[in-house]
Amino acid sequence: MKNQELAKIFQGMAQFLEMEGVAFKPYAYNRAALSLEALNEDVGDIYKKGGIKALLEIPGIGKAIADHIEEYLKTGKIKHYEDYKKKLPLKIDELLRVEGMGPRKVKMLYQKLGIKDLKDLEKAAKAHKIAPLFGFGETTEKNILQGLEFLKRDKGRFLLGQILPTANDVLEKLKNLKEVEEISLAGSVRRRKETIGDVDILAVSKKPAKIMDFFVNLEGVEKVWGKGGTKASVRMKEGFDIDLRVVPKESYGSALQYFTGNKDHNIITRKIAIEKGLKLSEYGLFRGKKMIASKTEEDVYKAIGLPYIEPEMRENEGEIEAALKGKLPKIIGYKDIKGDLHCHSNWDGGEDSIEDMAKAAIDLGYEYIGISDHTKFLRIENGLNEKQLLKEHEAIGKLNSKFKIQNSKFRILHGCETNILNDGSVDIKDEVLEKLDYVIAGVHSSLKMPKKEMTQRVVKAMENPNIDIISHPTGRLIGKRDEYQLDFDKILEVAKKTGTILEINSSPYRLDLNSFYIRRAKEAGVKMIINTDSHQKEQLNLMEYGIAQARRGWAERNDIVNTLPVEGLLKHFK
Ligand code: DGT
Ligand code: CA
Ligand code: CA
Repeated sequence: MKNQELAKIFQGMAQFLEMEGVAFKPYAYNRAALSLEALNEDVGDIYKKGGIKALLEIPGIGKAIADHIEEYLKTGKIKHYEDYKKKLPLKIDELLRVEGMGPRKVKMLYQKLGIKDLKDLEKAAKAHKIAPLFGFGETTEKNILQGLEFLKRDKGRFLLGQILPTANDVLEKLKNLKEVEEISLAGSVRRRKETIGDVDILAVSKKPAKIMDFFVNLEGVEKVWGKGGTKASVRMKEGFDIDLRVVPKESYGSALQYFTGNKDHNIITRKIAIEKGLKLSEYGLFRGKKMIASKTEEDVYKAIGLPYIEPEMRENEGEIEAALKGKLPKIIGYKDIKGDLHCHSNWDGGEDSIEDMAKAAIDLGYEYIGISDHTKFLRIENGLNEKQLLKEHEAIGKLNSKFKIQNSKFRILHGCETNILNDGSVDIKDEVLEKLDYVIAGVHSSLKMPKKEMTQRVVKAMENPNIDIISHPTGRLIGKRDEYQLDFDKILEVAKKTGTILEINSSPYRLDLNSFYIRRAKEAGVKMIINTDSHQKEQLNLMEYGIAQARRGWAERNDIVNTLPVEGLLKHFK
């Protein structure tokens, strides 16, 4: 298929034309590129069957571009494009990744300073060669250096947990403006991806200028990368960027669908629209020139013959195929969790008392909380020994009677988080484990064992008739530490056989299991539990990150045991 190759060339053409300051044409080339990306049939076949005339039938393809396609199909090249590449031999894509760099700036820097790539750019900026150029100045040079720094650090991505609170805060402030009619997060933040490049926000308003002014002057905005009539981009002091776009009410649904992404999901939805004789873009869903069904996302999906697809599933991981077959799972909801079973108290050096943790859980509307303090092997975490665990058990019993007297159905369950030692045994005697409501076991030491040994170690723990839950099963820390070496198929097989539950740890640093493992666990029929691993009561709020990850892994309510009331939950423990 030559479609993708041609799409890429046309995108490149658009960039070159923009660099030259040509009006309108870049837009036409971009449109052609999008259209080719989404095309099901090979453009080569189309040409073979119907020649130029058939190419002109493709949406977004006019005479000039059709000629280019013909030339490419015949010669493997487009002369116009090759000439541009010779004239401007630079790494445009790379340079455009630097915040604040546009095609015109890229061209100027090449012509005046011979800057071809990021390395050249950094050298020139550091030598203060950019500031004196006409149209650049000190600020732009500083921006470029900052943009370069950002690209280097973590490849410019942030943890969802570092971003979502601020994103929601900005969203709320904008929502309160009377000029804002509708507003939503979009992009990867709305899809709740575990790491985020930048935050996208989409709003509807008849007075976009007011919103733009308000947005770029928000507290916490460190820098304004750009501000236009309906589009602005800022850097927050936390170091990440927010893009805001304002669209008219009638295209809100298609714009939200477009800007939520991801890109691959969009390419397929656009293809499906084309098959139905429609055109889907950020501007609307069109039949010919007539806009149909663009107000809400539901309308847009419905008009192209699909049910609504939850944003967390829009990754082109088979959701569209499932939707077409009517086999989209009904994924777990954010309000479906009835309690949190991985919580630490001040008994193991956590921040809050068991009672305060319980009260916080009640405030969240939970029916139960499980206290699972560390055990003795983890000395730095003040791990409890057998004697202390039994004492804690008594204390929890007393608290539970107190709830009963208050005629509350809330219940504190007592567990612990034992350590899986190198040989697969745990650091607490079975006769004590038996007395608890449930037991969690996790790997906290010797993380670098070879795969076979590590797998055997966890398998042995799962075979222990007292161990109910494996905490953070793969051990990764996002962007910091890789997973342990594990044969995950074997883990699933033994989890299923022994009825061991795998944890989805909600900590934004862990999100472990991740969405891919969650999907495999679900397919294997292995039960999971979403826990926060809270060491203080405020962390109970992290549950939404675990739920988001579960939704990204297509988990349904049935797959997650802490959606059950306490009696049902207890049945899942060995
Ligand atoms: P990020 O920011 O890297 O975490 O990921 P996203 O998904 O938020 O990506 P972003 O901010 O570049 O763009 C937001 C959405 O806009 C993206 O999810 C889909 C849509 N979008 C952006 N560029 C394209 C494109 O070239 N083609 C299509 N079909 N959609 C795009
Ligand atoms: Ca984004
Ligand atoms: Ca963006």
